[in-house]
Amino acid sequence: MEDGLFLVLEGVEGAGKTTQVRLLEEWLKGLGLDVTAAREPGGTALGEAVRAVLLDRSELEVPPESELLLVLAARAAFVKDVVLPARARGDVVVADRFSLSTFAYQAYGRGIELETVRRLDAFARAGLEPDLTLLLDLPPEEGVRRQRTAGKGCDRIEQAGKAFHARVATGYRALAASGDHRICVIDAVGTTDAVHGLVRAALREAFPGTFRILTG
Ligand code: T5A
Repeated sequence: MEDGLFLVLEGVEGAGKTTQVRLLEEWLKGLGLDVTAAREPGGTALGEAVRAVLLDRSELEVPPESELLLVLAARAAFVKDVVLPARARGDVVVADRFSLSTFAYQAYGRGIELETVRRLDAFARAGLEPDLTLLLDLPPEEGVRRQRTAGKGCDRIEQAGKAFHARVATGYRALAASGDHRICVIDAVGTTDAVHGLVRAALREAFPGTFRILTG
């Protein structure tokens, strides 16, 4: 692939993003494509440092505005140092979260005006847009149940409470319903294999030229 592709997996806590990024990466590599997979915040040394502050330090009081700017500081490095070089090499970049998380968590969840978040985000990502965002749609309480079953501890944002996470879920649905054709909603309630099948089908439909040739 000459121009690369930038794909993003999104959704509430425990929706299955990390699992689906892994399955997608395996599938794409099996098709002979070069893949760069990374998470946000993260993917760079700066991003992982920001992640440690934002998530692991549950005792920290972080004002919403600071949280937003920290997430976007990590995004600027992620775009510059990971996504743009990988796309220039022709890789498929698969990101575990990107701008939609910031709209859902910092605007809908924390209450910062959406237009302000959009404007600052556009600056941080230097105008780069994902080619497709796959939104894994799962009720937030089911995501929490999956995380509990997995024995995963609660980070600072996960501790923000039921009402916060309900606003985040509402935000994701509102953003998906806003008519942006680059967001594709995937029903994430089924088994991991079933959800992966839906992800593949969405990619075949969105990029018929690429995936019809590769998968027959
Ligand atoms: N954040 C991030 C912001 O506030 N603003 C931003 O701009 C950005 C980029 C990141 C945090 O940062 C915040 C949002 C987040 O709070 P994270 O760890 O990347 O944190 O995100 P989480 O959603 O917390 O990640 P998780 O790993 O907990 O959830 P995933 O990745 O959605 O789910 P996954 O794949 O790890 O699966 C969870 C469990 O469910 C099982 C898995 O095996 C695992 O045990 N599972 C399934 N079980 C049944 N059926 C399925 N279909 C399943 N799929 C997975």
